[in-house]
Amino acid sequence: MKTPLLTATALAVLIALPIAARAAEDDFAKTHPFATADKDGDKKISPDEYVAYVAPKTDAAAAKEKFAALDKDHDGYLSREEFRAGMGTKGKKKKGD
Ligand SMILES: [Ca+2]
Ligand SMILES: [Ca+2]
Repeated sequence: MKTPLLTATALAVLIALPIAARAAEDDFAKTHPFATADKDGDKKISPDEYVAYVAPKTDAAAAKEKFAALDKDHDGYLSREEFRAGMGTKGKKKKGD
């Protein structure tokens, strides 16, 4: 028994793969946590943006504390690197203070 549908699907996958890969890259730029958090698109995360970004999980006071800890160069904003460092520590246990 022939399975033309399967063949067509396989062909479609082969054709779609490079397109999907490219779409995923675009998607990454758009849905990257940094881009998501950076509401005004100035390539840095302000305290307000950070608080808003973590709001569903973290209350404002805790978010501001975290922001201060992440802002290594103390310029009042999180750079992409600073922000990414924060992503890595998400969900870590709190220190006992
Ligand atoms: Ca911003
Ligand atoms: Ca900074």
